[in-house]
Amino acid sequence: MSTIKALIFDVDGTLAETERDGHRPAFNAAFADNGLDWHWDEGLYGELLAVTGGKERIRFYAERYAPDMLARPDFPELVKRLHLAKTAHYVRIVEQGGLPLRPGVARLIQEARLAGLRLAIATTTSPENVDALLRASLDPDGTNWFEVIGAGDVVPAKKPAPDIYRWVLERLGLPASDCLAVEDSENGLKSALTAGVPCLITIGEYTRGQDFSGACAVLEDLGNTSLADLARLADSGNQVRR
Ligand code: XBP
Ligand code: MG
Repeated sequence: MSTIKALIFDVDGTLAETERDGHRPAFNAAFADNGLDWHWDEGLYGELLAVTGGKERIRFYAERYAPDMLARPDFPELVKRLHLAKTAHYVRIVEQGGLPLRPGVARLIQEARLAGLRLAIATTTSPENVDALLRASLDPDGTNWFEVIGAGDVVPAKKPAPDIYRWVLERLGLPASDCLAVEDSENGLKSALTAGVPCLITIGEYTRGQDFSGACAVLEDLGNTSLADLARLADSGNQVRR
């Protein structure tokens, strides 16, 4: 029988496909609000996703494509302003109900609750975004179903650094091997594995073709996966590392 005690979910790409039609248009709307002619199309956005975190992603874009802006003394202030506007746009998009959960996610979360498994979140996105998505797409009380929510700037180094998983583990008070992470990206996988947490991948629309070595399983989605399957996979992930 499995020893798994908690599931730790990533958010973007894992709970829902939030990037292309959620974060991306929110960034573009924030650029327009601030009089910038920047536009991140779907292809460019895929490249920019190499860097996690919205503020970090804006800076990465400026380094590559807008060095004049980067050199301005008020650039750090501009990044903050853009990101605040972006978050407001994202929350509005989510509240309009445009970003449904991926197959199997809501069912598995319900099964985990019934089975007494503890639930947590480890994400680079901002807490407001997590709250909006859980309330709009899972349940009006969905945020409270998660005992620990590690999000955004609570740790200075975002994924692929292991810090966010370590932060969550510390608050859960559990060893990494008692948990299973569910992620969609190579950055997320690295973050979980470096913290010692076995990790299952559900491939996302922007993450197909990434290197998922070390994952205890790589699935298209969670549509055909039971809680017992998850527990077995977590145990096999632990065996691989021992
Ligand atoms: C998610 C992200 C996030 C969002 C933007 O990565 O990279 O940065 O794109 O969120 P992961 P913010 O799924 O690996 O956690 O703008 O709120 O930072
Ligand atoms: Mg993700």
